[in-house]
Amino acid sequence: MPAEDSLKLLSPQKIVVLTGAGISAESGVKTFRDNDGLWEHHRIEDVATPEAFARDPELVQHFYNLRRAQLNDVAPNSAHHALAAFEQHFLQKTDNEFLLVTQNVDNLHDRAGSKNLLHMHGELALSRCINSGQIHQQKQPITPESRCTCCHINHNTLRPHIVWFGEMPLHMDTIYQALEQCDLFISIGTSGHVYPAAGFVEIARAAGAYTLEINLEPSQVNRLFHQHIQGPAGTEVPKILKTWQTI
Ligand code: BV8
Repeated sequence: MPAEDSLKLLSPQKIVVLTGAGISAESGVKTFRDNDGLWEHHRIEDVATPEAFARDPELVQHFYNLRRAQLNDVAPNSAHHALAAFEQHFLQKTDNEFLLVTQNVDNLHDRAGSKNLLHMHGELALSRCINSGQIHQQKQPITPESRCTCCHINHNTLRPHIVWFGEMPLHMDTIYQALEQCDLFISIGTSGHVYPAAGFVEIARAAGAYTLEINLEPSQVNRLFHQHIQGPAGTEVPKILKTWQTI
């Protein structure tokens, strides 16, 4: 039975969507683990841990400054837009609930208009004051001379508002609560390497949700999904979301 047909039998009311770097690939944003990916030139330990930042803040700031600057050259693709449009349509029914959780630190879901959106790994467009913990909009590169607008006391006070390996992801209580109550969980464009995100499918499945993976290739946790659609997010996401767009 084709994917759309079996999904037509569902009438979801509480949907959680998880996205990873794959949904931004067609916008020109490098993924992490594909062959020309971001980690190709860097070891995680050297650019995406608190220890790396303490050891070589310039290298880490440079890694994120480059990626922040790239935001100006990329735009949401059809998958981002389809999710934002679907959310708006789906929430017209008052008892429906929709949460989009992204591992991505780019701002493409935000720019496509997604509203119920949580960045569990932080955002390139934000920085955080190491002294006060306050979060700031950050469009310019962070340099040792960058000053926060909260303390003004010295330099080297700003870090990227990014969750590094070994740090607690953001909004976890809200995410776990939504996973434990959802009836449909859709994972899009993630390799299933990184936890706790890669474990979300198990929580949703245990809660009785139908679980669907949309990815270019089977992820590390593919066997935990009821259904897998293999293909580019830009094509497959708009197609599958039409399944439940009755009007
Ligand atoms: C934490 C910010 C304590 C940085 C990132 C078990 C339980 C808990 C923790 C762990 C555990 N085991 C190991 C850990 C520790 C660690 C971890 O997971 N390590 C891995 C390497 C094994 N986890 C942590 O440290 C996390 N913190 O655990 O705190 C805790 C414990 C319990 C409960 C709560 C907290 C913090 C992890 C966050 C790290 N920060 N990002 C930055 O961006 O620079 S993670 C980083 O990887 C990115 O955010 C990225 O999104 C994420 C996952 O990668 P993907 O998005 O999946 O990208 P990837 O390239 O791998 O895959 C892309 C996929 O897309 C591919 O499959 C490809 O085929 C597909 N694709 C490509 N093109 C397309 C496509 N699909 C569709 N269409 C296309 N066109």
